[in-house]
Amino acid sequence: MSTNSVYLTQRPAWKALEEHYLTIHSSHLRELFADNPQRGEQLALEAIGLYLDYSKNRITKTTIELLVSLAEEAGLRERIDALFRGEKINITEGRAVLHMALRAPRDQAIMVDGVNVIPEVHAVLDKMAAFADQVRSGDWKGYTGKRIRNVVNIGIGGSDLGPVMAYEALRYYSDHNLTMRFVSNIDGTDFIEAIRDLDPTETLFIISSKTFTTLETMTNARSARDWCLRVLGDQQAVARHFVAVSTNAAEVEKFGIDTANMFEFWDWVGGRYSMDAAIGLSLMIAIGPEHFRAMLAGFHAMDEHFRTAPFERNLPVLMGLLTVWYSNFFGAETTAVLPYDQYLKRFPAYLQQLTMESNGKYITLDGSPIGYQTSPIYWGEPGTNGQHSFYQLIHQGTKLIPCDFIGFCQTLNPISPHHDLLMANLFAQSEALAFGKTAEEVKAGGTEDWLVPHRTFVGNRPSNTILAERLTPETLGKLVALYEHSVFTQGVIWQINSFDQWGVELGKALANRIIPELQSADDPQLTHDNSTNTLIRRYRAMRSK
Ligand code: G6Q
Repeated sequence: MSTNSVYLTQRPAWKALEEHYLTIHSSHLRELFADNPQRGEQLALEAIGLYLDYSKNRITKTTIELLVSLAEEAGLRERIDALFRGEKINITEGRAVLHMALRAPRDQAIMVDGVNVIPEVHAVLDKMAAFADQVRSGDWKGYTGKRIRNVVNIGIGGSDLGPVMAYEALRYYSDHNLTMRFVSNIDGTDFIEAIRDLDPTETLFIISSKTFTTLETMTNARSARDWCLRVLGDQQAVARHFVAVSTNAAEVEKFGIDTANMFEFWDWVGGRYSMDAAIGLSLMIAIGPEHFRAMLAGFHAMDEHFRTAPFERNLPVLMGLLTVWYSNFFGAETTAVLPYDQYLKRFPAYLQQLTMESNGKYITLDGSPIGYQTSPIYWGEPGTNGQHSFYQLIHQGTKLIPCDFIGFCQTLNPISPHHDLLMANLFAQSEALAFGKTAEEVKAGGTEDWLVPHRTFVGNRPSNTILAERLTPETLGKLVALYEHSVFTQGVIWQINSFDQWGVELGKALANRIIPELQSADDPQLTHDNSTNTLIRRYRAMRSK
């Protein structure tokens, strides 16, 4: 049996971690800090402009050593090498996983099936840049000769969440004369509200779909085409108001989009890893090619750090291993991501797909059922908003919720005193979570005895703090790649394929069966379970009332 096929819980490092957990579990962060006054400086890591303070975790140096041993036993080094070599590690779809090629410099060579893909990657980036410049300068005209003032990206899942998250994150850098909208949901409300105040003669639609067959995207795309043609009349207008991002040229052409205005990408780019591919076209139009390239450089810097840094000094590896530590030994079921920056308001939503679609799996790479926990649930909201809603549960609830705090030392919008107040809150929250407030401290403040338990904070609640100088396109790239590679690290430890998503297929197939049952004029023969049949009948009866 090779090291890799040893079942996770049989590994020596796993067993050592189980033993070690018993000692750590009873230690309080207050003691760990008291025992080592330098702990905050020592359990911190600075690399490529990101500072990770992981000292407020329930760990010692031994924990990190054992987790690193676990990574070694799991073959993480070989798996990283296989990933970067372009091996078809997405075995259930027979695909390489090479989003790193999307941000590699021009002079690098990355081979897929014997072909260096970097020239193609840069050819598409150059084509995107030329197009983005045309739209931004007003050279790209709509059918009636007016300049484009509105850009609507139509896509869903991986073809939506990345662009919308990054657009919001980098809004400061965007051309404020352009109105950007993102339509994803098949609920007609999404489309109608997005175009309500737009003029079709000044609107460009980007239909972003790897397959160009996705129900939601194609339905929205057709509604967009109808909306445009109602005003513009002529089919020829489609070519001026629609461009496509896809791997499926035949379907793009069928839709009426000139394939000269199709921006391609490749099957070795997974949907949720595609924001650096042409899927980022809307973002590039908003922020300009130069900022987009700076973001790619940030991603690449993290790729190189992940590929080369020793595990104990490797940001994504450490974060991934800490997630394993809490999920598998402490039984933590969720991770909260708490960016103290309003521009990162969609970052938690983006991470939900990245983490949960990648690692929400109950089958190992070799097809066996898994008897341990895999991906935690990721969730979060920007600080300080969350403090006034769900932080109560993080501080005094019955669940252990590891938190990732993210903050920037410089604000992009310096209106005194906002930024110091924002950051004071970030630092205060991780301090309160870790150290809490003892009953004695509460009593000393004059609280009546009966109220003391209510006002006591047990603390010992773990968190990471990630600090960067400023939210720039480059920093955003580093942050996203940090989580991408953390997810990969977790997947390797859990022995799963982080790059497929079979779990989304069944619901899609069943919906396709139900659609004609809702649309048929006559009462359909329903052969679902009794609940589903009853719901369908009720819907059919009530919708026309
Ligand atoms: C991501 C998934 C999924 C995908 C969407 C959109 O990893 O594969 O979220 O991105 O289903 O697919 P299309 O781009 O093909 O429309």
